[in-house]
Amino acid sequence: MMKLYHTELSGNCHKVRLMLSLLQIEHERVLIDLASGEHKSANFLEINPLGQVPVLMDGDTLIRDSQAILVYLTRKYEREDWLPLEAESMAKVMQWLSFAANEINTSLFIARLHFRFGMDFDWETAQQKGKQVLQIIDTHLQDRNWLECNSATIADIACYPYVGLAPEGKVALEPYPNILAWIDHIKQLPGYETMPGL
Ligand SMILES: N[C@@H](CCC(=O)N[C@@H](CS)C(=O)NCC(=O)O)C(=O)O
Repeated sequence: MMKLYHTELSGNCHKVRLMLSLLQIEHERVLIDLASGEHKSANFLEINPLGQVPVLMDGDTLIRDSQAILVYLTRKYEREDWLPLEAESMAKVMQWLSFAANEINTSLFIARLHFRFGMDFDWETAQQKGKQVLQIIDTHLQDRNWLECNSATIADIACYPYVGLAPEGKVALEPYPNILAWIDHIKQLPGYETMPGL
């Protein structure tokens, strides 16, 4: 059975928990205690030398990085509805995975680390960039329900947690009505699973 190494309050881990739940994939969850530094222990560094969660273990296969895990799950279970294989559609979904790992991670993610976990970051810059990120998503969603392909894909799952958790970084979502509607659509997906703050 697949094993997910994760921690409860991580949006990156939540992307994977949500995908596993939406695809109804049976799996085991192993909690890693970041507060006590378990992710930097010798045992865990053998699983992920970066000392980060999430990590998915599938037999001898170890995959780190939430975006990579979303790709792995959808290809392994041949869910082309969640990750289309046609060139343009796939590239457009990948654009959002990259956006989640870069633009969202260096803005909304950082603001939340500061306000939710008390970490010392330049929160003003992070919030300012976060608002630009939200505006880009909101504008993109003005004439569609989903980020790409007229249906839910891993693009939505990759971007969703840290956008939904933006208020924990003291970035309000009210100015972005299309994002609020998109969040509602995601919450109505069969098999949807939540986490604290969403
Ligand atoms: N690119 C990775 C980032 C993973 C990541 O930043 N994980 C955080 C929890 S959300 C973590 O393990 N932080 C501990 C650390 O970096 O020391 C992904 O998308 O999964």
